[in-house]
Amino acid sequence: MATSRANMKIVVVGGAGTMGSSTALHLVRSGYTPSNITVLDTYPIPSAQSAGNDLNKIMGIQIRNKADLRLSTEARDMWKSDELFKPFFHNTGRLDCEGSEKGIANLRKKHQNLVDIGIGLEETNEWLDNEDAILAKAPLLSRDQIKGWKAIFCHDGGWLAAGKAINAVGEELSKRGVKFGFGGSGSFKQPLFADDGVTTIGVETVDGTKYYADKVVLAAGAWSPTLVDLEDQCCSKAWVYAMIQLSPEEAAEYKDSPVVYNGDIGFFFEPNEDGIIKVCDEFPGFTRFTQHQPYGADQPKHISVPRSHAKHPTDTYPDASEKSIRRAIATFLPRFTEKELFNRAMCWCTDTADGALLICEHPKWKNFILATGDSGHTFKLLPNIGKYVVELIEGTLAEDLADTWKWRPGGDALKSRREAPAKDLADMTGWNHDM
Ligand code: FSA
Repeated sequence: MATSRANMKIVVVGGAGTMGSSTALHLVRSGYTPSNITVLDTYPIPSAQSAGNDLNKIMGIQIRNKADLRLSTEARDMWKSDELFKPFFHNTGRLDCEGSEKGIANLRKKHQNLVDIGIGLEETNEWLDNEDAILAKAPLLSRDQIKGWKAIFCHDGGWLAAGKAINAVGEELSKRGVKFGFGGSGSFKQPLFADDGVTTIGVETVDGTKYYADKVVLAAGAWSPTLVDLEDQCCSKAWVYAMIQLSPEEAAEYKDSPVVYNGDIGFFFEPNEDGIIKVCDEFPGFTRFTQHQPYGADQPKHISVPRSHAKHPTDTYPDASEKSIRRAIATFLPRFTEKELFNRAMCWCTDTADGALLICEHPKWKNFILATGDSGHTFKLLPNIGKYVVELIEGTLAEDLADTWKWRPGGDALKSRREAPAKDLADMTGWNHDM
């Protein structure tokens, strides 16, 4: 007899990050017995090395493929109505703007696609054809800096108080009685197999603890390809940010500003309750290639291994990032160019070749489920992504989703959908502040 929801034991590796915590939450919401669910992570929830443990992340509707569209619209509804997630959605709107010829052409295409989908997205995604229209939505942008820009204003967009939202999921999980293992007893070492050598029966962590389970979910974000050989389907890359402090008067002025995103320059967010604005540049990410042997590879291979900011708190970002973040501030927030930057940091995501998630059973290891390949746009799916991992576990995942997220080696995850290949941190100066 198949194991029932009430009896099935599940271990979620990387359970203190975005996809892992969402999976644990949806297991609980689907009627799995909380004490049969074990969340493992190197750091307590919200994991200090999860990309999702951040001041804020962008909310928007994603239309790159049908799966993105379906999941991001469903996520929007949950951010708006689910009691657990509602407090963390700041529905300020999102302004996607471009100034270059190519950028504008792509933006037009994107808007046309939104209209063509035929589900009324044109009502919530306004085309802004000139500076006046853009300034009407974001009056604090400087007219001088946005000459010739066009934009889409997405009324469904805004920002998510990301770390706080994962923390709320964590509180819910512990209230419901989910088990946790952190530190050495939360850090993945290897899967455990039955005598047949292919059926997963649990995991061993680096301190030697063995957790036995019917299913193991690996949702370790940018660390996934370093833990298990994913045959180069995921390439982990760092993106950067820095923060500026506004005075209470300045923060009051910028309150309710939409998220402003420009594909050539970067993006910034409304100040948080402490008057802090996070600013990011936009670029193809930084890799950190080294020889490393993930479980399942028969020898060390050349892969990009994240360097945890939690383990290396004095790391900042490359000198080149300081220039591009300053350029973003000069473009979006020119009155603040003299402000001091702080909390300079890198956060790690993992790109797939086509930018779609990797959510599937491992092709050789039965009951070993992968939930990774965020490709830098998965935080917005915190409320619902775990539901689909549960469907995969139960064998009810829709065919089109399973096909989009399947095991698919052979693409170029290093390039992914980026304009240019990622530079390697070994070639960048200024970020490493090891004593
Ligand atoms: O889903 C979104 O629109 C947010 S993308 C945010 C970002 O920083 C990217 O700009 C970057 O290129 C990388 O993918 C990490 O996420």
